Amino acid sequence: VESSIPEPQRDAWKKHSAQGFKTKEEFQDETVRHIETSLARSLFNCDELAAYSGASLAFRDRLIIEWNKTQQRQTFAGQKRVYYFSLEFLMGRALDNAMLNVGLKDVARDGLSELGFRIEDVISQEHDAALGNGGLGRLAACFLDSMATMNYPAWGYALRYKYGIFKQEIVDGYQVEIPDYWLDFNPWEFPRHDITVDIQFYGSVNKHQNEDGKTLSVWEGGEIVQAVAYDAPIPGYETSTTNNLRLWSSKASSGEFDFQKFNAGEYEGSVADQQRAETISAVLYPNDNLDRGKELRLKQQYFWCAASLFDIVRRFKKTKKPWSAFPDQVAIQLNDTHPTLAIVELQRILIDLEGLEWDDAWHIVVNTFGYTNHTVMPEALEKWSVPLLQHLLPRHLLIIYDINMKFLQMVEKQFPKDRDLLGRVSIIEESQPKMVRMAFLATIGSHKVNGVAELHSDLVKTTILKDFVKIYGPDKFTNVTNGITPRRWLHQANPRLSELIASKVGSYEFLKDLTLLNKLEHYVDDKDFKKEWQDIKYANKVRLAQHIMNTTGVKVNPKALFDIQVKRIHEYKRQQLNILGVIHRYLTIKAMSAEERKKLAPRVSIFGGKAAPGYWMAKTIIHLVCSVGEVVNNDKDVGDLLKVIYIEDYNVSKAEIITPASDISEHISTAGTEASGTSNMKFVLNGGLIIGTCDGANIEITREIGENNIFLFGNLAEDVEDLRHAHTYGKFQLDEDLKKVFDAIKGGLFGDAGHFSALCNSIVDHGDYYLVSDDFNSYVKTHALVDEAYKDQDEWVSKCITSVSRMGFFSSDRCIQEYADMIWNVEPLPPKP
Ligand code: C3B
Repeated sequence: VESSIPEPQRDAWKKHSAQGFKTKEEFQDETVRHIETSLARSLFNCDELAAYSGASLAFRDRLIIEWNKTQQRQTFAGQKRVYYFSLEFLMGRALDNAMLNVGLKDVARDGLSELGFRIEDVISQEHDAALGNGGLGRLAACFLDSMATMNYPAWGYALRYKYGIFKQEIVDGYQVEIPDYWLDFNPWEFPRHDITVDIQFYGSVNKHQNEDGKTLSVWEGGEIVQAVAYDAPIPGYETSTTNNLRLWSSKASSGEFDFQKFNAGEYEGSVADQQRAETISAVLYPNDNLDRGKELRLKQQYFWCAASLFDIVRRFKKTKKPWSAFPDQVAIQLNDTHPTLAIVELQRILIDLEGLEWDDAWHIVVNTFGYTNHTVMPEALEKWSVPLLQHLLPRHLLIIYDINMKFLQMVEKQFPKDRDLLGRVSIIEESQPKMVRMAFLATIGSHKVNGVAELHSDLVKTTILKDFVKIYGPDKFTNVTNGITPRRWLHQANPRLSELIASKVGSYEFLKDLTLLNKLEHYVDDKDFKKEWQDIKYANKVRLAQHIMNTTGVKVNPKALFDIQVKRIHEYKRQQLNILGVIHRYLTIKAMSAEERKKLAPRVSIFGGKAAPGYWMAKTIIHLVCSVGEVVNNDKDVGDLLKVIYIEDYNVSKAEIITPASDISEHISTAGTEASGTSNMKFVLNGGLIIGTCDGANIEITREIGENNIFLFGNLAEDVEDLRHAHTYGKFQLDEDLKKVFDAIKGGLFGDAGHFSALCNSIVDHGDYYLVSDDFNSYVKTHALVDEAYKDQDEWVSKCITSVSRMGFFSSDRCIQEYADMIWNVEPLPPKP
């Protein structure tokens, strides 16, 4: 390996190599130095933000030193690396995580305290890195944490959006979106102005002959946009392995920036070109589980895939290995279909630029990629119009046609005369305009396809990819049930519970092997332990109650049962079922005698989550929740028996406060719609029980923790089709209780009924696609069981402890192990002791 420093000078260099702090004094030295020099502040103008910035720069230095060593080690070792391609990484805050992962949070706490700062206040200065919408983006972030912790040589590749997911404000009961400009000061990223890639768009494809007389397709003309790399270090827990998340930012290419125009006095025109280039990485599309087919989104996808592949290919070429070795060096995982163009781009590089034969190239491509499907809902499956692709990426469209032709020929051979089959599996949908079905392309171009929970993976195989199972056989399709990182979602979010667990199971080793939680089961009947457990839950509820007070002005009783549903707002997730249930509860309380009311367990119903800005029905649901809260929270008659709260701007750092404070949380999607869910795992791991449908990972959670420890209700996935059919043919009777709820809404109890008519009609008159009315009765009855169970606190706490002790399976470390063994075929590379 080349080194720029000549041998004789290396000792001098090494003598001055940065070490990174270890002690409290060194931490303070570094922090103060950064505040005074990097930030140009002083003793007299250092606020909490400056303290955060200084401490972060001190930690960043440490991480970067380990990052450098890790990258060197991985390059020298020359073994296979994993590249996780995801348009979203919902990282949240970095400082707390860095402190815990490198094991220096106590050092930092003492050090900051002596300098006059409380560590919690310093940590909370950080702006969340919110480059994601919801579950898919947060999963990618958990995977990065696990890959680093388990010492896998792994990189994430994504876009450096200038604006992450919007900030949500609730104004007069309506969602308002505020742009999330998060880059003002971000100490966690390193610009790499030396690492750039030129990305081509538009233009045309022309045939040329090379010296050997071979006809080549050459993509010419169009415009060039430059991708600039920004790197963020990803520290593992209790290991020096520090992996890389590389984010691409777009700018006008220096070659392209139109100096002609500039010189001709068209200054404004040339600036406009520049801005147009920067638009590509400007903003994260705020849709969760919805495909909109916008040109700029396609540009984002190609820009990111092309830059990342160029980077990977450049790295591979340095090894001087033959192309056939590419899949032994590189595993690329596609997080949903968003990066599917990477398949086409790699094929293009190999055949057009590197001169490989089609079949050799395709073999390399298929062995390189794996595809993870995250949804079977039709409105979320990506399709791109052929005319749009033709315009933006003409060469790629031709390659897609060739991939399709060869695939269909193969199918034709295997199933002669089945014309229907050919039409069904064709990558090209014969619609007006024609569309490219990205899930099919991703399936054909990958060696493994996986779903994210058992039920979901089965649905993938029996619905959207059924024909492909017939064609490829079942082995190409597999399941990797999702998981979460216990470092952030237990240790960081709930330090007291983590400490209590450690004191019982003997050490913090469970944070690296979550199955060790099973040792807790011995303490299910231990009085002192249970008391401590309850105290911690109570303290977490007090903390959330404080947050609610500060942000909404509503006082909630921390002794009440906290019932929480926080996630993106979506009809399939059925926040409408929850709020209709709350209204039913309110009407029931109003109709009760004082005596009856005394027997009731007080409740706080807490909602949170963002609606996509263009998703009108989801916004209506938010409005209904807020309107119900207005009425219920101000009804003196009801008092503490019921409160309804909307927590504004739900995000990762709020989830860290909310999750540990739950008694019961809601995971109530229409069966067969929620691929997995991951917050269900977070809540149970934090000692909360859940109410849920037989959907996604709820089913496997039940298998692990036992049916006695979960409140399941509602229809099964296998019955959904028939139930929908019954609605369509008017064979459905509305539940009496639900009818009363609708009457209350229509009667104006929660303000102008007109605001809610479309929402009510979607359930009553328009087919009730999400089967709210079918599940309502069973939902309400199950909530009554929750009320009963909560009264027996002793038994309740036992259920919580038992559940936590059985959650080992849901660590994202287990997921990564499965991906590594079944799909990537990569080995860890631990640091030398
Ligand atoms: C989500 C699914 O909706 C969740 O059930 C699942 O747990 C996560 O992915 C992670 O697998 N998802 C999402 O957030 N965005 C999409 N476009 C598709 C699925």
